[in-house]
Amino acid sequence: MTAPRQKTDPEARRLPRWAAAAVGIVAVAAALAAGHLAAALIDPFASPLLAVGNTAIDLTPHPVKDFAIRAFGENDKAVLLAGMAVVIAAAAVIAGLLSRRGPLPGMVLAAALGVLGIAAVLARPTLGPLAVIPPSASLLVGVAVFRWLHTRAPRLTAEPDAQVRPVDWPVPGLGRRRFLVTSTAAAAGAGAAAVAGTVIGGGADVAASRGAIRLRPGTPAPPIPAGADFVGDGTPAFITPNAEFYRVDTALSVPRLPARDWRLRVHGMVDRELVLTYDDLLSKPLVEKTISLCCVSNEVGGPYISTADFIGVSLPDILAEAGIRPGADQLATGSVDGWTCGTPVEDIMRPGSGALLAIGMNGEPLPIEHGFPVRMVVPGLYGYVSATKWLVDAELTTFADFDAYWVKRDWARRAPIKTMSRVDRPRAFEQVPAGRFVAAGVAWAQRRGIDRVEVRLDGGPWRPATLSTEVNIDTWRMWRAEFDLAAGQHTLEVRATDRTGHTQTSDRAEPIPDGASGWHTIAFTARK
Ligand SMILES: Nc1nc2c(c(=O)[nH]1)N[C@H]1C(S)=C(S)[C@@H](COP(=O)(O)O)O[C@H]1N2
Ligand SMILES: [Mo]
Repeated sequence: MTAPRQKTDPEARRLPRWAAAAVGIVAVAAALAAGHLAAALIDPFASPLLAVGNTAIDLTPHPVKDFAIRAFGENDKAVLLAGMAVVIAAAAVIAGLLSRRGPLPGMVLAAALGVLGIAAVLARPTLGPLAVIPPSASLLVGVAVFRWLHTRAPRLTAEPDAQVRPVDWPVPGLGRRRFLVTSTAAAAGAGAAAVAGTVIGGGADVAASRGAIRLRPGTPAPPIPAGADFVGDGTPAFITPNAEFYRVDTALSVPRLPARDWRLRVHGMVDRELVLTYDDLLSKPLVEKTISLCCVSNEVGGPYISTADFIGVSLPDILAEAGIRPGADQLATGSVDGWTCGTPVEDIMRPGSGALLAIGMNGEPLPIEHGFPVRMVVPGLYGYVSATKWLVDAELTTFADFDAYWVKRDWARRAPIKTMSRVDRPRAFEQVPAGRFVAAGVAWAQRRGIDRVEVRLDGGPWRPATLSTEVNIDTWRMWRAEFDLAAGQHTLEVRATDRTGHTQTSDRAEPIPDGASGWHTIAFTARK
């Protein structure tokens, strides 16, 4: 047996695995927190975490994005953030473990993560040059904290022939307990920086801005008549409460823009450019309209349709004030987070189009997730071609010259809402009592209005359903139908006919490129 050899350079001794992993995790946490805090002072959207996440959303192939929207609904962003946290934590642990002998591999990996953050920020279309500061801060802090914690981590004695065991002394650097204290303090500092960043980043400010606004439309919407829905039979309530209104957007963090900072630039093929403030909108006539909004990515029978009383200013009036030049057939709009939308000018300018720059929803200022301070609403068109939230830019242009966000991703340039109907009761594969049964659901054909809804049981003859009281042609309409059910398995189909006389096609189509079609069909069982 040879005597255990003592390494002469104690710095070269390896870190225990747990300490190496901790160095990596704390350094990366400190880096992200520093970037988040710097972003709060410069531009909240320059936070490296958000920039990487938003770039990931933009790069995600749309079948995956559609799947995420379907599978996780409104939690799709939370799932993405959690996934990113797991990947980043794994990278941090790997950086630590590769650096058990010396800090260089980890410092290189931390720097590489920083460069990724810088690239992500540079790739965001709406961020200015100052936006590279937050990810650069992340890079520097990440590398520095990694190096600093690494020198303070406890070491193992290196004994090639003997069992490796941790020692606290006489190696340089602090002992195990002091390392725990140091790294915990560094992690707490990172947490404090992250919280400070979130607070300074405007969260509190925008809530106060929204809370201070009172909206009283000069022309309120007519009250919703009794009999506008069949809630007792299983339909949704006619007006969707704001908290239940469906939400679809690409924003990883909801844009937080106080009303006083809001500006809308109307430009492009116009006679005079306009720059509107929130107060400018408040000084114009405010109208309230009951409108059903729906998403093109809805499957047949899907949930992405809701109805609200929107309060806003006439969009045609504003475009008329700017003066539309001949040949402009598309209104290209943009949000503060860089999403874009293209709307046919003719749909906006048609007399009685009902198109709004909306600032209120169900009596309140727009909820932040639904576009505060200002969004667009154009009845009759799917949301992706009409309903820009956090609206800040409006350019008159042509369809030949500009493709919007989803058009670049293979969705149709023009997308009027298809006549559609849905069964809400019974649910698929539900068991219901045999005998008298009331089925119910909704139908919609915004701009045209619903004229007729028919149902059929087990492939038999079509029968008319009873329709709810019509509110207006831009909203959904509820239906109900009574059956006498024999025990056993059944299928129920529904189809709607709009006021142009067009009956919903039975041809099944996927949502892409311009909206799903087909009859919603429910299989269910009646029990004795
Ligand atoms: N800024 C922005 N506006 C947007 C979107 C978006 O991703 N970003 N999505 C659009 C789509 S696809 C739809 S269906 C509607 C949904 O509006 P809601 O979330 O208020 O229901 O918003 C539209 N406006
Ligand atoms: Mo949508």
